[in-house]
Amino acid sequence: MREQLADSVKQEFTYAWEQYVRNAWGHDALKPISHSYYDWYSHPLLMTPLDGFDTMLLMGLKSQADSAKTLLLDSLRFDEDISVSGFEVTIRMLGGLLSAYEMDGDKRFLKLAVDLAGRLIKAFDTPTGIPYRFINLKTGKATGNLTNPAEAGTMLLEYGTLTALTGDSLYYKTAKRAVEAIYSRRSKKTGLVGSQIDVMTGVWVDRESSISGGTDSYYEYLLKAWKLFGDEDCKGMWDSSILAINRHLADTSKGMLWYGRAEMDTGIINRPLYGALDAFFAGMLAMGGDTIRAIALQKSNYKMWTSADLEPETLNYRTMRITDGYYALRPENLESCYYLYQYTRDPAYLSMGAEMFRSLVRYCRTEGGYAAIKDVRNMVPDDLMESYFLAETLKYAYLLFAPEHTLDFSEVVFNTEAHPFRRHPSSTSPDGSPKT
Ligand code: DMJ
Repeated sequence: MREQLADSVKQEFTYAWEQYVRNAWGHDALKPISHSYYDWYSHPLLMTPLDGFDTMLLMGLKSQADSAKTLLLDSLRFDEDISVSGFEVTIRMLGGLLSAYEMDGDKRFLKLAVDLAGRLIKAFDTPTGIPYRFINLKTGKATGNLTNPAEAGTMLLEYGTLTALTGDSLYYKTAKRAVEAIYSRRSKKTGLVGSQIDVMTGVWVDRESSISGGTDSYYEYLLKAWKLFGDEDCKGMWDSSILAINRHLADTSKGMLWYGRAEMDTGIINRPLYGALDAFFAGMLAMGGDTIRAIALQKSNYKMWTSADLEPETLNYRTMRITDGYYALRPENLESCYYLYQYTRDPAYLSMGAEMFRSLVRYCRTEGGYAAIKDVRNMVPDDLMESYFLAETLKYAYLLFAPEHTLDFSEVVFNTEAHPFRRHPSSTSPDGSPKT
């Protein structure tokens, strides 16, 4: 049963990749309905082949991996006059290059990673140390003064891995300074962070607090930087953050656990909204050792998924009314299923994952590849297959069912785009601070 499921996930990955090869080769993402492609910027950055490469290696798809590798090494160049999102390019591309290097061993991946990071790091040159949102890869001109905790604080794992691989501590120190700058501006009353901040002044511009998109991976990386590097400072920041989150954002409705959106200084939940992005948090609770809340939240995740047979972007968890019915092929619910299974070994998570995978195939598979859904209330497909569908959604589904030896869970930490980074044994974390 597990073996068959793993095989089906692999077949669906192969199918989605074939459609990319046919209609979007050399571009960032596949448009499955119009059988064409989408590029984020005026010059393609090969997001889909790079994001999907380590999944191919894990699935043992050798010929697909070989052709993706050739394309990447022949064509990927960063000296381009394009202003890119530091966050997206870090998690998808820098993360993809680093895991490609760690898994495949070809030094050209590391060389590309060093080149890319040398361009991205210029965004951190602000009075607060919190990076601008956008950076021109050629000119180094940074723009976008207003950012959020996730976009500013999700570089620790990539920059720290680069520090471990190159010995240059500047990467990790720079990323960590940004995280500490956000953390130090948390509310003195609640310990929560807001959702939008000015990189020049360090003043919060939007004071709503949540674990959702825009903040999610800031918290994720505090915990994971401790897991990956043993960084005790990050553990301290995670410990105090999770207390504040559970005190103010955790909410129950009809006996189920959810996390809502509150004003950062009062901790009062004004918007009882939860959605596809928030679903990652069950996995983080499990990783942080809070199995009881993790199990409860994954139950809510599953309810969210099954209430319309596919999860919505957001719902009001008090009324259970969908407030945004879009489904962007997101991975977080399957991701948490995978973590819960790793930490509990409860076969219920295999069944949950199997049901989620089946509804993905049922509603999102089209003759041009996998498509997002405009509204889970009518299942009309939308013309986009995001690169994270191959990097994350199908990877977590596959790893949930695949034999244990496919990837030793205890030896890696996944970045927020599901690129696995190997734990690097050393007595200090990448910035020289003590570790456990
Ligand atoms: C991915 O790019 C990452 O998981 C990110 O942390 C959140 N958004 C998408 C997937 O939903």
